[in-house]
Amino acid sequence: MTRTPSGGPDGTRINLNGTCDADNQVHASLYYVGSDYLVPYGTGDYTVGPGGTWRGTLDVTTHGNNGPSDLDLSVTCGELHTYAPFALTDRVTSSTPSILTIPAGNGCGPAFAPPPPREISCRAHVKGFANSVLTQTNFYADQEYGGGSVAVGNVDGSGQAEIVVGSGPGHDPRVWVFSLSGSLISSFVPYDPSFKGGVNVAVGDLDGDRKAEIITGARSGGGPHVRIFDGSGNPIGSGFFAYDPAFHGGVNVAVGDVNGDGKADIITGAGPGGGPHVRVFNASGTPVGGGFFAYDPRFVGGVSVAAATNRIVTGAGPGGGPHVRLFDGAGNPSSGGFFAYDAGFVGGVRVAVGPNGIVTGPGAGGGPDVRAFSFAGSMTEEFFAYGGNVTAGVNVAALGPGGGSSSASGPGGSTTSNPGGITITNPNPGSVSSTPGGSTTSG
Ligand SMILES: [Ca+2]
Ligand SMILES: [Ca+2]
Ligand SMILES: [Ca+2]
Repeated sequence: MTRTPSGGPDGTRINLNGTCDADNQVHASLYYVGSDYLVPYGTGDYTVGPGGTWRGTLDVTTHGNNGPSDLDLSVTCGELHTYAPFALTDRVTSSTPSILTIPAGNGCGPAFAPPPPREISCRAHVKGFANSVLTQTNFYADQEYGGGSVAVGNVDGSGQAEIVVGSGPGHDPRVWVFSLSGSLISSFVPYDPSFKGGVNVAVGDLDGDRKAEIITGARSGGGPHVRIFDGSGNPIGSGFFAYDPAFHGGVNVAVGDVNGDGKADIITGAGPGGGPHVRVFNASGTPVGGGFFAYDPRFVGGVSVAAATNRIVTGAGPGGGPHVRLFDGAGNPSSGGFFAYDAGFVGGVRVAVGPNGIVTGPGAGGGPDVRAFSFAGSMTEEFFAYGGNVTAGVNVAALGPGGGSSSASGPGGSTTSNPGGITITNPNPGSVSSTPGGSTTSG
């Protein structure tokens, strides 16, 4: 088969010529295969003529999706043939992202055409968006399925911020550090390699040396063990348990100077199975106050957390409405909060805080609908980060202007994630011994 041209922008017409057994019909398609979705960029059916010749055209239609640089061309003539990729030339080539996303877990349905349909798993596809448009930040943290968690901050203190990704459920526990363009800088194993529940990550400068540390929390199935690492993955101390070590719902983490003393704090939220218990720790792991319940203490969906100076933002975990709330560092609510999605959606909501407000990702069961809000709760941005078959939920992070510094008191260095979609069925799952009166009802 021949085809011309071999590349071009949206709208390009590709001319195809080939031969095929006259008993067959020819089907040609141009598509993009991400690990998490498959999008047709042009399809056509062609009748085989005398001598087995056929010809046809395909018009490139990008649907405004400027992500991929190469599109796969396949032609079915009795059997499937694939050809050299078509080079798409009008993709976005620069710009610093302000919102980062990653599928939260493995929740991708079957892909659609071209035949044969295949199951496509949700791998750890990291995307960066600026003003709702996909930027050059568009890479896979790992080629295994499972999604993950994402945070951003300047872990080496120089140049741009780095992207930190925690592995998703099913993967051995791992943290990867990437440049904004997706180049792998380093990786390390924060927990026992046999633990496969996933790793939550947050990034922020705990000691004021202008290099952000990486804070990890075990996801569901692990104890609420919070650990601290430098940007190269060297552990700083042995970490601490944010809740009762026997609680295996995991722990969500965020970093920010929530009490305004100039030093960053670690904020934790209990994972699913626990009550919506938020706690604050200093860099040494010493509790700052007793913490507070962001929602009804009887709610056992867990709580997603994010932080900025003098501010803690929470998102209700699965089982409740997608209720976002705002608190000061002592746990006093600053407003009633708002619902980031339809109040009837029970998949939960994950939150991040950027310089201009709150970023939300839906929990499992929702489409990959990412939104940004002012702190007052007015929606300022909305986009679908992935194809509609990504239903595992989306974890989000936010990056400050310029993509550079992340300081102890500055925004943009904190994030969170929520191990949505996983329900712990422990008879008394929410027992939180570290806080008087903190036990929750059984699930
Ligand atoms: Ca850097
Ligand atoms: Ca530091
Ligand atoms: Ca502080």
